[in-house]
Amino acid sequence: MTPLHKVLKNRDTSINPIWIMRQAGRYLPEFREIRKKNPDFIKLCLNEKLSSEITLQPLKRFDLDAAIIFSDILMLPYGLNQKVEFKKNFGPLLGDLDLNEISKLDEVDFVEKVYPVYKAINLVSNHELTNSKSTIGFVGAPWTLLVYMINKQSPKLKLKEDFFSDEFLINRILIALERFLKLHIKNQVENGAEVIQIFDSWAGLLEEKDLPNFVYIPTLNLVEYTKTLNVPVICFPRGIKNYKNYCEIVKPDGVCIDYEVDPLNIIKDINIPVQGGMDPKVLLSDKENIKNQAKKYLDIFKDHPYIFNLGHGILPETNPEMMDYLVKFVKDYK
Ligand code: 1CP
Repeated sequence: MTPLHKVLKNRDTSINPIWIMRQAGRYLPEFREIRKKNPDFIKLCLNEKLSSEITLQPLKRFDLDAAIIFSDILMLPYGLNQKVEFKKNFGPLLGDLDLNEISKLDEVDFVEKVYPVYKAINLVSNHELTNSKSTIGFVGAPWTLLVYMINKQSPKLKLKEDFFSDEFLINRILIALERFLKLHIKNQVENGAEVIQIFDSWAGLLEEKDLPNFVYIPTLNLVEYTKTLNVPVICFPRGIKNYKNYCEIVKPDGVCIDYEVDPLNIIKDINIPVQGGMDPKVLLSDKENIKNQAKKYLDIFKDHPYIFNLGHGILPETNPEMMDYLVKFVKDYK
């Protein structure tokens, strides 16, 4: 059994596995090297040789317990024939949505478009560097994908005034998302993903009253589906205020917490395995502070099944040496 499975399935409290969100990314010079030669981000995600190589880069440097496949949550709208591009210093930019296109789309068309993602998972999970480690597949939660598909760019701080105006459009997209997200999860699992993480990066934009319709119910459907595949699922509802309600309703195998929640409240309220929490900015400081902050989380979750991670992705300006220090500290913590 891999360390992540021990925590997620057996609720083992004697180990603290570690992986880091965006561990394969811009803070690594070897990633920037490949990225420079591949300006089209989507094409890079669809090059299974390069995307599997990028996925394995952090595992060559650090003693991490999992590989997360180098891809993006926006591969889903791309697979649904919505245009997706990443503009330098701007972020994702999506094209117009064509509901007719989406309604006509069948599963074969979708799989054909994103097939290299599954091939990359296959390459990574069969690689010797992931022996006794988990290969993590992921998807965006329906709500977060809906945000990008309608907003067509990062919402940053808030949604457009008229975001909810077309109820018919929203419902049709949510129905399509459920269907194709299940397919995307299934294909990742069949190709070697041993854990699935569901990223709901914009859950915090919703008011409490809208959570059931847009977050709880659509995510619960995916969690239940993933469980039928016998693969543990971790949810990351970034920015929500009430993690307790979320866990009781959505019932993931593990919950990833963001850096704005107080871990002392989490340990009181939540009995499922927990992941993450430490502010990524801590890695921009010094070793003493990194040690103290990491120790804070490890101490709080000492008798709780816990996977070490950050409370959001590692920042591009992080020095890889600090990442190395963090991983070693967590591994040596007793
Ligand atoms: O070089 C570059 O400019 C690319 C930067 C980059 C990277 C490294 C993007 C663009 N995506 C990724 C990879 C990625 N995205 C991974 C790979 C695996 C790993 O973690 O190592 C994962 C899991 C994601 C997931 C993702 N993409 C999320 C959820 C997590 C989160 O960060 O909240 C989101 C919201 C996206 C959209 C996206 N893709 C890329 C960017 C810059 C963004 C965020 C845009 C925004 O601010 O709205």
